[in-house]
Amino acid sequence: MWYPFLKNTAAKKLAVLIDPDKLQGDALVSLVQQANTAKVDFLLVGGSLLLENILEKTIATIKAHTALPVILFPGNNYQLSTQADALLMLSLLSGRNAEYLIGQQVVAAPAIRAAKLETISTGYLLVDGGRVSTTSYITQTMPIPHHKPDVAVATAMAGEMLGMQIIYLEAGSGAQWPVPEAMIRAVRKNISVPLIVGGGIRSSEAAEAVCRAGADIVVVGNVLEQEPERLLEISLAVHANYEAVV
Ligand code: 1GP
Repeated sequence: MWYPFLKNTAAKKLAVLIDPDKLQGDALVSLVQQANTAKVDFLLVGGSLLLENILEKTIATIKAHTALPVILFPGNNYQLSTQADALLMLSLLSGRNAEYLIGQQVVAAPAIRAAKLETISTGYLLVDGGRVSTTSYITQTMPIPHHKPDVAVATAMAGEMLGMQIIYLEAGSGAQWPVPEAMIRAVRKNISVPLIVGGGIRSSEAAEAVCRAGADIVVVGNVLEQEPERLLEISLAVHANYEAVV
């Protein structure tokens, strides 16, 4: 059961997102080894769009080099693997496209059950990160405007009331700017489930800022594809024991 591990918010957690299209071979192995050294808490695997059918191979490679939990972060109902430890059962609450609110989930549910994958019900909120994200394009949904924390709060509240176990504030991979601190702070104040924040976090300063604003779990991906050596400083920033300014 991985959910209790995520639910324990006494200490901040860092997740590294691995997009199988972008990280393969030696670069993948090297990042996984750095994740071990940097004491990352878990790995997320997935992407809005996978051009190559290498999810299984990617997870097998990861598993061969780490004991860290591997949690699927699927962009669609094809991204399933029995090798994973759990799956974020995402529902794109910020959008009004029924396909990504419930459609893909219905199609995937029997396969998820057959795979005996633990599901972690996740209210997924896409926030404007300064450029059109792949998620926004693929799902044909509009992100929550950057300067509208109240919309994010109401959406996150609705997700919690619907029984979602986690809320994920997402600026989109490679976002120009991360989810604003004011929005994170406002959402944190109004929900009691764990809060994941990701998208556009490229430095230890940015990671610290989202933690101080109230994120329980920080996700980094893109920056590590170009500068994997940043992982250690980002991990130190997330795991530093400081008071959140709420
Ligand atoms: C994207 O939140 C993740 O789904 C991570 O974003 O790749 O920009 O770090 P980055």
